[in-house]
Amino acid sequence: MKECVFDLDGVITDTAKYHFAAWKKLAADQLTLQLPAEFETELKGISRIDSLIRILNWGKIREHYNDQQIADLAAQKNDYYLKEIANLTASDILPGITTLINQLQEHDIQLSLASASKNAPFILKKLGLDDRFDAIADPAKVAHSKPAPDIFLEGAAEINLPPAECIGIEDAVAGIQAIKAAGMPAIGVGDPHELRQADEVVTSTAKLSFVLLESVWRRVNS
Ligand code: G16
Ligand code: MG
Repeated sequence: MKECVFDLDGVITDTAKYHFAAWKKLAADQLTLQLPAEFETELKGISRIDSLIRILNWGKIREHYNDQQIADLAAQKNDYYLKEIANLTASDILPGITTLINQLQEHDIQLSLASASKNAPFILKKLGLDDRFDAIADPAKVAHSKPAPDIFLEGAAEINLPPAECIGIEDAVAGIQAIKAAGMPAIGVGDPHELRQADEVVTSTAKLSFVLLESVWRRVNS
């Protein structure tokens, strides 16, 4: 194992609640839709535009919006989201993540980020983690979003390492599928049944460690 590829939302920090608050406001104010709570989980790891299209389809109003209107709505959601995350600090890093990063770097493991979020560099900076990562895969550069493997393959390619030398960490089903499709062992953070396609699932980021990642990587590659 030479590289660990991290998802952002749900693994490094919990931005899902802020995404959901922004989508809820957009839906209520501009679409006169009341989004049910299930959307918080359903939109995890899903790109901004794909999330909006899911919401419009759910509200059965997709055909009322052209591409330009969809782009404008997505930009409006991002304005709401940026307000929500304005006060993010290092105290918003999920438990165990800073320790894990320290352990991985002590073992010369490269770190990369494979987030669907175009705000990822800004968020890492707010968390004080931007200088800890060797690469941030740019979601604007990849053709297909999760569950396609593209963003995880990009995370490996940016460090010039083959996927077989990497391990991925994700909290979303689509993300686990993306890691596996990239040919990497997958660690899930969350519900073991929901994330059963992962090679190992921990119920909290506090349970992640270099020793666990290394043993899963060896087991999958043996
Ligand atoms: C995150 C969130 C998604 C969000 C996506 C795009 O994914 O889980 O809900 O829609 O990023 O974010 P943005 O609108 O900031 O570009 P990930 O891959 O970090 O879990
Ligand atoms: Mg996530």
